[in-house]
Amino acid sequence: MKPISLTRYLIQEQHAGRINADLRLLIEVVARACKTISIAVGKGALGGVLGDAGTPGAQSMNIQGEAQKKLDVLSNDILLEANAWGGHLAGLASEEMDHSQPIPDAFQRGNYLLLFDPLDGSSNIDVNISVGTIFSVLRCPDDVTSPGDEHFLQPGTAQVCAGYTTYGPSTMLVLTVGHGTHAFTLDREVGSFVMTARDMRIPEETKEFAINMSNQRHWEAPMQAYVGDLLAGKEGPRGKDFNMRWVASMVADVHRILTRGGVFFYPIDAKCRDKGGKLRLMYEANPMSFIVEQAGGAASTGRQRMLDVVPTGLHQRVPVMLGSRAEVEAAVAYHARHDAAP
Ligand code: FDP
Repeated sequence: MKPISLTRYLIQEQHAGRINADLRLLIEVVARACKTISIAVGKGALGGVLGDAGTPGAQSMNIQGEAQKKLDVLSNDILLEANAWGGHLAGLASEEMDHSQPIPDAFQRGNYLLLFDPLDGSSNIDVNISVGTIFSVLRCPDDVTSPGDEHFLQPGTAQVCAGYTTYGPSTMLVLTVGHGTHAFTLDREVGSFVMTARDMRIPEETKEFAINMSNQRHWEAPMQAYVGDLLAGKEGPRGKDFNMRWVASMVADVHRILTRGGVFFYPIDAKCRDKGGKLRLMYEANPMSFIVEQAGGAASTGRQRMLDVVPTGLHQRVPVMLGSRAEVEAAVAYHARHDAAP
């Protein structure tokens, strides 16, 4: 059968009553913005877009206190501009902005809230390694016309759509509207996303894990014990050898897991304990957890299902464990045993 385009897939979902016209339009607009980002990322040094934002000696910083890259700022601007005037959104929030923004009065307002990490994996931008965009869509509460930060603080279970784009050897969009996880590859000549994987399934078991091992000495005891047992391989209690991969772009690591299985960890450690973790709940953990669960995987903080976390802040950080179900459950069990010990 001829592969279908993203547009056709979305129309089919609308006709099946799984999304409405506004959500379809919203996803189309985000996908179009991601194509523009893909072009900028693809040009690399030729586009003059590599390197840090700001001026030498006056480095531009985001709300998280992290140095911004030119492409972080550009991608954020592309997504903001594309989504402001479509009429399907009530407000937007970005990892790169201090606060959410209601849609300006000059434009029509819709019923959805969009959150995004415009360019995830910033440290890989300048070295030509895959980076990506992550997004999440929530409903704006019924009685709210001009949403503030507090209206975005909904648990991951409230998401109506989540997706990411990975800008790698090919540009891919992976999407869920709560009925499976599907992948689309950008046909650069035609300029449209074409479905290349329907109903992605993450294998339940795996022998591959992703973690930044350089933080090992800072982890909590249950994480030390769990990874210690993975490293012990065939001779250890797990009775099998594990392989390790760490791209350090969450989108690329999650994409590998969706494609061939594996587990991804960014646990809490002594360095990020005060902040609650390294990765952001609203822009990274929740959308990726929705996508992973819809592909049969699991996602947890180590102590709670990720999608059940009730957010307390727009830029809240959390420990993240997601991927092949059996392996996430194994890691969670180490935490449960540790916490239950007298
Ligand atoms: P980055 O800081 O480069 O934007 O979102 C944060 C993130 O990348 C993830 O994409 C990635 O998985 C992780 O941080 C990398 O962390 P380390 O620098 O500790 O490897």
